[in-house]
Amino acid sequence: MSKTIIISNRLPLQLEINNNSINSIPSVGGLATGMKSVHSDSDSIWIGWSGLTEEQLDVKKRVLVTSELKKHQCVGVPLTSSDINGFYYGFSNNTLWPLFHYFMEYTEFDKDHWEIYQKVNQKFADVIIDNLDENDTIWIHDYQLLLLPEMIRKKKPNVTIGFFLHIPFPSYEVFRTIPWREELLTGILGSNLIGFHTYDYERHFLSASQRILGLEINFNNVHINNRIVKIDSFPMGIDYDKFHNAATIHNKKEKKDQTEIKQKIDEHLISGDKAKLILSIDRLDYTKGIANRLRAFEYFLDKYPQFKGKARLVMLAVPSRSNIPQYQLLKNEIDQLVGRINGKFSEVSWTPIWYFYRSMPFENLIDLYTSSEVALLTPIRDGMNLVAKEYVASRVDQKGVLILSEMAGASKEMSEALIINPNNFEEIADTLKFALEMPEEEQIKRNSALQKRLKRYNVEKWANDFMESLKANKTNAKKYEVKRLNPAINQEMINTYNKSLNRILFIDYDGTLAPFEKIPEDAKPTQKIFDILDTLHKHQNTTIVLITGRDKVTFNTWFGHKDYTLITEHGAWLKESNKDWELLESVNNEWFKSIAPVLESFTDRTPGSLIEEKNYSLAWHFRNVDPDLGKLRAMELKTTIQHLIANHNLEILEGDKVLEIKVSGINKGKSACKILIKDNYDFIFAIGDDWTDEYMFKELPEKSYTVKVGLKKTIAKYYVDDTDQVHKLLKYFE
Ligand code: GDG
Repeated sequence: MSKTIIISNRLPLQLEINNNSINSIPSVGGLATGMKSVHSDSDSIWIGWSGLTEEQLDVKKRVLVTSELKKHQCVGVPLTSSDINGFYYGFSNNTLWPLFHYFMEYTEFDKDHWEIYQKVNQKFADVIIDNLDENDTIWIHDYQLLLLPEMIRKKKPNVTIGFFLHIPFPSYEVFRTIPWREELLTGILGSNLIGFHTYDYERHFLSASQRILGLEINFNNVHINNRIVKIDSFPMGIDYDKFHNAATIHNKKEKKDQTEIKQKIDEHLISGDKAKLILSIDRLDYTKGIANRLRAFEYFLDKYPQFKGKARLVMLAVPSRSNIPQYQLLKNEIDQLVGRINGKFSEVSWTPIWYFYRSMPFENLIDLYTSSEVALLTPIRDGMNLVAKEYVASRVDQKGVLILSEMAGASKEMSEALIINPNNFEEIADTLKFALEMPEEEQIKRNSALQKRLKRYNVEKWANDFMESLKANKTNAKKYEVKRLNPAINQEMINTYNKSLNRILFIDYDGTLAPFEKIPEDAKPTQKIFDILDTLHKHQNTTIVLITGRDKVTFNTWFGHKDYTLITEHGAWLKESNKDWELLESVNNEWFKSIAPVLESFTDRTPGSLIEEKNYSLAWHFRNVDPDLGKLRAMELKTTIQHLIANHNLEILEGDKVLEIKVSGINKGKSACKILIKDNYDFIFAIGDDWTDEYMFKELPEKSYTVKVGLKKTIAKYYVDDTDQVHKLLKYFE
């Protein structure tokens, strides 16, 4: 029986111990709600920290905690207070949190914290392994647990792991500053699926993986250690019905049943003509732009004094991480700003800012949402921002205007909101005025579009989409597994080989026999390669064909002294055992003079690229070019020479980080067939890593053994992971 294991730093409940009894209150946060449908599945467990340190628990209390957690299908990870300091307050919230939100000035790189972060991630991994059964699916949440996927994978290579990051993933330029960037990336890449709120975070992650770890990226797939990791965006939704229904009930309440805050709000609203409430709700965090918002509101009142005495900012700042110095400083700054602004503008019957520094019950939150004409949410950076969505969902009358920072992930999906730059006070002030004066029809038009989307893509749908994608990934991985050469297929192939009377083996060179080097000339054959080939070559009735896109001169220098069959330049030249080179295709290189200058101009402005001039083709290599620039220039080059090649009967062959221009109709498939028809072979084998080898796989007879090197799309029957495995495979024939 397989189950789902959800993992987050904190478990979705709060524990209270009084004497010898224990009480638990379920958390109401976005994550807890979002995962409810996944977790309520009877076969799911949630692993995380209970909120109580080891020091707070004696043996008796620990037993109580464990059994209380078990009732909620939860398992605790035991953490000490020093773990919490180094791992949570230290590395998670003093390194990763500020850096991932682009607050470099607050980012600390502390080796001790890093060590504790690793240690605590390992503690999580150990608890997971203890609770893991074969075929379980794991879903890990957030930046506190970046190393966990790889730690689990090390112990359980075949387990299915999903990871979701709730905060932004920063640009490569920022991420690269972390001293432990490789470890962090490798850690996350232990997953099968990695989810982000937005496409921007996704592309930043892909770029970091490519640039820092040099990994191959194929669309949104990262190739690592012979696995494919899928990277995708899943914008998190909210429990729409919960907010909408609660708001509906609140709107119907009679005065006597209303909360105190609601009664106060109503007093304000009826206090005068055009009295308006502007709402802001966040955890008190420097990323949320609370100080900027206050200054912008001050600027607004200065610029548009007609709103004095009418517009009021209701600001709820929920205490958060208050033992970190930056948060204490921020709290002081905000206290002072509120005091100063209130002092500057207050009238006997009106204070511009109502400031609450505390957390409020859900009921009050709904009151604030339903009574505020405007929500002003101006984070400097925010992974998503669920408050924006909750505000819109709670507007049962579909009125109300959302002003939202473009730096919040939510702005990508909420284009009907008024989107502002949180650093532009002028824009915020003008937008506030525009919002406060927006006609009701327009408010309804915008909100109804927003509500429709929020209702459809709610948090349950988000969780299901992620899980579906994770399962699809599992199935895909299985599909690949079917093609992977395994001992049974190897044995069957060797048996056929041994029984056959006349064998031929087509072997590609770069990326197959020899690994890629920065400079093509450096990929010389090693003694090991010669030994493997010589052993095969000595077998009776066995023809070894080295088939390459390389030029004849290089190949002749490397292999001319051996009497294997050599095919170079994709089939332009052939050298059979003990014979001279012969031109297989009648080709010329007259066209070089019109194409070469174009390639040179691209090489000049693309650092790291180089031209390889072969007898009958020109290759433009971009393996050492910045990966994005390389792709871009290759596309540009293709477009530029498209019309030139048409005049010369040429074609462009796209290899691995190389574009090759050559006379059309010459390819490895055609040349392999020319060899094949010369004799009657009853064992045909072909192996290659590149797109150009696909011609060969396609043209060879059905009964052939075709093998692709690396997990790329292929029509070959089987695949192996890398050149090491190619060597091992060829040695089997010995
Ligand atoms: C992280 C990312 C991402 C707030 N005050 C009270 C209260 N809340 C609830 C809100 C909302 C939640 O807390 C806050 O969620 P946010 O998304 O706005 O922000 P973070 O806490 O920073 O969350 C963020 C999120 O993860 C999800 O992936 O969107 O970008 O930073 O649900 O309603 N709830 C109650 N009383 C309060 O006083 N009951």
